[in-house]
Amino acid sequence: MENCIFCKIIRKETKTDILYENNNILAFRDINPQAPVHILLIPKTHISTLNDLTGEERELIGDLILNASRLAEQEGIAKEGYRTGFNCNEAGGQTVYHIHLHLLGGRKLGWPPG
Ligand code: DGP
Repeated sequence: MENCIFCKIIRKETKTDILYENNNILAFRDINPQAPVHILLIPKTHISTLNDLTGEERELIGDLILNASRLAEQEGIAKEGYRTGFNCNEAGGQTVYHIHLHLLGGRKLGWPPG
């Protein structure tokens, strides 16, 4: 996707702090962190929202979640706890239309989110 900011990150067209990469996914720090640790994990294929999943992406979604837990361990927040989540569309708080899993931690997170 030509103008998608996350596709640009995947193509290495922008300077980004990449923490993990494999053939299918990429993880990097959020530009506007909402917690001491705020990492985004994205698929390398452009999928706009969770509503666009077809059922073919089970392994891909598993890869995102598994690596979120690994990064939580790496960042030292696994034991104290953390939150992961996908926002979907406007009411869900989605602003970048390329699916991404948020990994947040390093502080006590409120519930429910605002
Ligand atoms: P959401 O609101 O769920 O769509 O989250 C989008 C997140 O993406 C938001 O927390 C800020 C982050 N973000 C937007 N543009 C960039 C960027 O260019 N670089 C990085 N690292 N993060 C970005």
